[in-house]
Amino acid sequence: MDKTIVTSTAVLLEAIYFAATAHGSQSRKGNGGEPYINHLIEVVILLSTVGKVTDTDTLIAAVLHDSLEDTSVTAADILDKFGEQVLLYIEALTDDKTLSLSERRAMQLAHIATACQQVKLIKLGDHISNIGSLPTSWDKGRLEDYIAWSYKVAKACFTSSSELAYEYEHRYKQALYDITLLVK
Ligand SMILES: [Mn+2]
Repeated sequence: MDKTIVTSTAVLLEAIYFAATAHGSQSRKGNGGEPYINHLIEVVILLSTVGKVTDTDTLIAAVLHDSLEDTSVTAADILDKFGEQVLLYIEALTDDKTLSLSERRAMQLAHIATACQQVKLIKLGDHISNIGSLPTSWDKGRLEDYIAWSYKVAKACFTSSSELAYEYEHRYKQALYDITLLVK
């Protein structure tokens, strides 16, 4: 096998192991509370198989996209292990947790409009994964609110990949249908 493929696979596995350790016992709010690492692996699979992304730094940043926001991992850790480019992508995908939810959502929308294509690819993969695994504990109103905001963010990323955009639209329609079946 091509040595480059072996090397990029090894570093990607290293990133997955790093993220799995950092996220520890965190679980998802949807999909039966599956381990959080499944979300990160799903985003990488979406980027790779649907989006045909082959750039290693983009795929590594996809694995680590929630690590600054949701774990004790620092920017210095990422810089040291995975380099500056990966860190820059992750920083562009990290919310300021000192802000309120509505402020964070507004900031995400503002930032994504001017983000680079790689950041848009990861953000779109993130939203495809999230809209396909909505929290079962949320009521209809909260779900409708999230889905409407998610669509705005995803739409701003559609130019990065028509294949991922199509996959998002598919899951978005499914999510809208699913909530019509909810009583409250
Ligand atoms: Mn995420």
